[in-house]
Amino acid sequence: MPPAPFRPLRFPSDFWWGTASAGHQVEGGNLHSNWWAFEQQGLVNDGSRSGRACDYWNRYPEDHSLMRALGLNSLRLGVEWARIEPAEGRVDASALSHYRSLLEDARANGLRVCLTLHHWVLPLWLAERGGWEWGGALGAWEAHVRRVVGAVGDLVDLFVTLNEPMVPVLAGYLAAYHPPCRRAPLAAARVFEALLRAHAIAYRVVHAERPRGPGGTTALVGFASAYQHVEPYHEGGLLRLAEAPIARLVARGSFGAWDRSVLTGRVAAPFGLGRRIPGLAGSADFVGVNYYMRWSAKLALPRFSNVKSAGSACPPGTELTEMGWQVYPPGLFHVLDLVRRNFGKPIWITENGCADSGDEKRRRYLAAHLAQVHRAIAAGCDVRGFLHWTFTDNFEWREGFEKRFGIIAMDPNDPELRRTPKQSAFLLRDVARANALDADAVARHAPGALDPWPLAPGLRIGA
Ligand code: IFM
Repeated sequence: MPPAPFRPLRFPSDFWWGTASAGHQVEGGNLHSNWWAFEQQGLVNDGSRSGRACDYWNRYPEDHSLMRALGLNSLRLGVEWARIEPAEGRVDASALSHYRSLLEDARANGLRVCLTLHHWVLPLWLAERGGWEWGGALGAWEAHVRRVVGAVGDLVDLFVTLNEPMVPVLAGYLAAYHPPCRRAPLAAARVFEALLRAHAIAYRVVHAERPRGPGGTTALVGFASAYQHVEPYHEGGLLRLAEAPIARLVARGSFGAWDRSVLTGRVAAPFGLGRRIPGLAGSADFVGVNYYMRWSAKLALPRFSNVKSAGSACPPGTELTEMGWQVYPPGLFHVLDLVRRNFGKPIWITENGCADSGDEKRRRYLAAHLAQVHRAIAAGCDVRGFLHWTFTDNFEWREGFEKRFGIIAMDPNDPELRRTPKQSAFLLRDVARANALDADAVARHAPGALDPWPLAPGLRIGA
């Protein structure tokens, strides 16, 4: 018997529907950065380089009008420090004014703006001085943030200070997977603390400058973390009991220590011993949730395949994305609930998406995760928006262009870099236009996607 239809899953009015990206992954030509230098050494797994990426730097008008045509009302993007300050103390005013034009164009297309101030990439000059370990890094960062806020702050609704700060710590200084490719626990702890300080500085600077967003609103400031739903591999028994502490440790190392530090204002274990950081406690007007996967903790030797699934075992029957990440939509519900309990602040889903060279898995993934966002809202989470990772297929860091997260197909080898909407773009369009996920959209774009997972209570008709 086919599953019963369900009533539309409606989202709050004024909900943000959009996509997310990062400068280095889409702009192209981020020449003066540490990632650019890393890529020139041939270290990207598929041998590619970011190169001209999606040429978003020049093609933003086309992308923004396509977003508008798809009914999207918001956009998350980042600025690149290496473009703005390509050499120490030398500010490229034309880069700042280019960002201004780009953001004005986004607004002219009816897109609200979430701006990421730092998404892993450093100016090469700063990386060569020791990156976040260098004593001058925080002063340079403060000046950079002030510049960006001064140049474009009035066009921004939400500032993300740092994207996934644990990735540079874990991938850069423990797993040696991202630059500077070190295995140095003490350096990891120093960088963790420096990033907390950087976040607190950016929070203070943005509020001190008090940029008025369009309509006179004050911008909100927060961070975006990569949250996994971490749980023991086994469903019960002694093994589950034995795995529970591993799961707690993984959750603590991958996002919990960061959250705890921001909540308490002190550098949390295992990265610190409680040193107080001025201005850190409570420095989040909202929390950005980047959610992709479940992580299963098992008593086994860790494997490092790629940073986010390092050591994760996969329970039989679990679907994986092309990144090797477990597909587990209810994990998003649990993560949202955890963030609500810990922070009690508005939440934006600043990333969620799926590497899929076809598009069928992405559509099922998208529909099933949206249903969990709806479920979390029904359970009391103040979720204000959903920003899908990502718009165009783009440069996926060490995985190069091979991994495709976009709702818009783009082949980096196409001289024209043509943008072609995938069916997942039409699913997101239909949801954004209706401000709801309804049975029709699911049947058309992602049949059966919701069936395996719980919905908000009382929603499945006939259940
Ligand atoms: O592409 C990345 C993004 O830069 C940060 N969050 C995860 C995405 C997919 O790996």
